[in-house]
Amino acid sequence: MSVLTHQFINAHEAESPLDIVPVAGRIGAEIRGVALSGDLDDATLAAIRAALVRHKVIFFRDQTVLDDAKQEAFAERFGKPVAHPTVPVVPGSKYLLELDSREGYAASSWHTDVTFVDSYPQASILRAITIPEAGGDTLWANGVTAYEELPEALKTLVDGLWALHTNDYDYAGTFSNADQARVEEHRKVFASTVYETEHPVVRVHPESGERALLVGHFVKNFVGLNQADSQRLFGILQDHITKPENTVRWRWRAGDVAIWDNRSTQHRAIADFGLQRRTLRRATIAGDVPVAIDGSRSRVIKPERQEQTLLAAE
Ligand SMILES: O=C(O)CCC(=O)C(=O)O
Ligand SMILES: [Fe+2]
Repeated sequence: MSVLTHQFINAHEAESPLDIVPVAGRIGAEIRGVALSGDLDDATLAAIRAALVRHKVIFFRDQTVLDDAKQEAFAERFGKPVAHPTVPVVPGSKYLLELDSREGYAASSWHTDVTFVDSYPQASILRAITIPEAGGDTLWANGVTAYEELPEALKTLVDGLWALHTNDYDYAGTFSNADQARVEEHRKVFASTVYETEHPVVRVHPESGERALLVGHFVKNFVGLNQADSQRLFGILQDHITKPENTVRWRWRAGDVAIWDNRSTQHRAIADFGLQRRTLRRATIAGDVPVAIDGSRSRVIKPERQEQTLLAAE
């Protein structure tokens, strides 16, 4: 058995000027008393960034003054927003992706956003617009504690392992509220350009230096393993990452904003809200190319010039 090295990993950092209330034992914190906007001062922004790296996902209640433009202004203040590489933006917005239950879009299988490209987003900023009376919570999982807790034999296995990520994957579990025709529609748009990238299974976080498991539903196979072995190993790793002790669950209210560190977490929606309407809008912030423990970097497989496609989508 291995033991977590951080004893109080999700405790409030006493040095932070923010009012931070940890939510679950290993991941997630609510930040109170901050109004997100494009005009945030440097000190507050730096404290938010630090809280994000530490707690992995941070929540802000009652940000109801945010509309699309103000969400985008905050995203621009936070970093460099990038549109989704294949899904069209919300009309009238520059970068926003909509998750609308009417489109059957409940991302209800575990993933890290956009890992089929090499420099996938460092953070996602999700704003709740319409939330069901009950249901439709979101779960996040901590990839760092998942790695730390692995038995030594599995750590040794994954430390040098790589995985092929693609957007041309099995969509059935992703859009679980949708009928077959809708799923097929989404698959066509989502995989209109097929991306493939090899990432290390253990990513060294560029800011904290922590090691995080990088897996999730865009993984097609592990490099050097056949499909059958890949599937079994995928299941083992995902089970470690997503076990309840590693997760936080957020009960949304309209106007809430969640920001997650997309370099150290996975997330999924819970599609338990039937035909009720659920709408959220997401901005993503450009990230850097993952680095493995041995210092090597993720490798683009398809298309050959990914950066060009990403730039064109901005
Ligand atoms: O709808 C949700 O709860 C999660 C959506 C999601 O995967 C995302 O915004 O990246
Ligand atoms: Fe997502």
